Order: sequence, then structure tokens, then C-alpha cells
Amino acid sequence: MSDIRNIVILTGAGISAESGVATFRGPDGLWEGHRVEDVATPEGFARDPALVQRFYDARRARLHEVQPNAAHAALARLDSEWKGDLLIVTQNVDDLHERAGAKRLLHMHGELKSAWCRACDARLPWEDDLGSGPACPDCGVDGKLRPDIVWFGEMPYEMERIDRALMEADLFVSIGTSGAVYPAAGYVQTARYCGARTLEMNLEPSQGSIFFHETRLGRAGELVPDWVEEVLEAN
Ligand code: BV8
Repeated sequence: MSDIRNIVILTGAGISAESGVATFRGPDGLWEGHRVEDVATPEGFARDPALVQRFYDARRARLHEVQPNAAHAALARLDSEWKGDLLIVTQNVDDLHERAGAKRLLHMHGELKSAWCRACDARLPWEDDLGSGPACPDCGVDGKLRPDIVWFGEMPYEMERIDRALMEADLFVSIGTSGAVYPAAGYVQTARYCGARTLEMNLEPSQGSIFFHETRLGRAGELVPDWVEEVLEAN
């Protein structure tokens, strides 16, 4: 472990589960009672913008009721103490990583606390509802603000920066993700192909489990703090 310098960490809904944030597909395959096609696609938004805005307004409002957990805190500690390169790539749209103090972080699927103006293309920090069609603070146009979220069929954010980090990585770690959604689900193969050691920490083996050198099964709130202790001690 001592020859590790550059680390890339991919997180998914599982890291926020112990904070009370619902993971993706419930037992009914629905996402909080909605078909993914209806609430997380540009076509769904075109069909019924009020439904989609309500869906994201509710998730944004719920952020006030949840707190970062021990796994978020452990990654924030690693971020502050790790001397080598580190990049936390999250698929999550919640703000729990940054509220725990993580800095070297990017949201590849967007953020609930950001709005995107379809009139002037501005992306703005946003706390409140969008359902009422508020005016854009930058260009003043009404009702053109949409959630700054990457929906299915849309290009994830900062793909080049992620690919560069994957190619430089000595260690790729995946936490709390089912490996069901691409391009994120393919990162383990890219990292491994570029020579990285690969580790997953998850409640159950992910769909890409065979591509990991090591799999630790359990709850992120227990596994991640232990792993961070190990890495910092070994380096
Ligand atoms: C794109 C924002 C074009 C919305 C999201 C290749 C093959 C097949 C399909 C495709 C492909 N390439 C592209 C596609 C299409 C599609 C896709 O992957 N479809 C899937 C369903 C097959 N991908 C896209 O459309 C992507 N865009 O391809 O653009 C393109 C791309 C590149 C280059 C050119 C063109 C965009 C996808 C992004 C969609 N937006 N989120 C929102 O959040 O509101 S995806 C969303 O779902 C999340 O962000 C995340 O990515 C995914 C959910 O997965 P997880 O986070 O893993 O959550 P899940 O619930 O599934 O699993 C939780 C895991 O945690 C479980 O394993 C569980 O066991 C574990 N767990 C639970 N509790 C704990 C725990 N682990 C530890 N501790 C615990 N306590």
C-alpha cells in the first residue's frame, strides 16, 4: 500500500443511505414512486415539467433534514490529510460530501443545490423550489430555470478531468454504488487497465464486482473510516 500516491474515489447513493437519503431503485424498481423515464430524462421534463420540478424540489428541501455520516466525514479527513493527488467523484446530487468538508470533489451528475437557466445558460447556487418558475437572477427571464442535474441521455460533467485522474490513479476505490449506470460503472475497468489497484466497499457485490482486486462488504459508515485509517497509517 505504501507506493500509493494518486487516489480516485467514486461514490454512489449507498454512501448517503445511512444519512437517510433514499438510494436509487427501491424494491419496486421505482425511484421514490416514479418511473426514472418520467423524472430523470429530458423527455420526461418536456412532457411534464411540473412533475419533475416537484420531484427535485422535494429532494432539495429534504437536504435540510439529513446530515453527513461517518463515511462522508472519513473521506473529508482523507482529503485534508492526503499528500498525494485525490479526487472524489460522486454520482450523488446531495451536498453531504461538501458539508462534511470534502474539497477535492466533483459532482459528475450535477447538484440539487444548483439551477441551470435555459435562457442564458447560467448555473446558479439554488436553495429553494423551482416549481413556481422563478426568474433567473442573471438574465431575469421567468420560468427557464431547470435542476442542474445530468439526466439519462445527457452528458455527465467534467468527463475529461475524470478520465485524466483515472489514467493517473494508483488506487481506484468505489463506495456505495451498484455499478448500474454508465459511464461511471465503467471507471473501474479504465482505472485497472491503466494499472491502478481497485477496491470496492459496498453492502453487496456491485455489477462490476469482478473487476475489483478487493471487495469489502458492509456498511460504508463502518468500512470507510477503517479504510481511511489504514491508508493514512500506511503512507
Ligand atoms: C450518457 C442524476 C451520453 C439524477 C443520474 C452503456 C451501456 C448501457 C447503457 C448506457 C451505456 N452508456 C450510457 C448508457 C445509458 C445510461 C445508463 O447507464 N443507463 C443504465 C440504466 C443502463 N447512461 C446515461 O444516460 C448517462 N449519460 O450516457 O450520455 C454519453 C455519455 C458519455 C459519452 C458520450 C455520451 C447519464 C447517466 C446519469 C443519469 N443521472 N443521477 C438524480 O440523481 O436525480 S444516475 C443516478 O443513478 C445516480 O447518480 C447514480 O449514477 C445512479 C444510481 O446508482 P447508485 O448511486 O449506485 O445507487 P443504487 O441505488 O443503484 O445502488 C446503491 C448501492 O449502494 C447498492 O449496491 C447498495 O447495495 C449499496 N448500499 C446501500 N446502502 C449502503 C450501501 N453500501 C454501503 N453502505 C450502505 N449503508
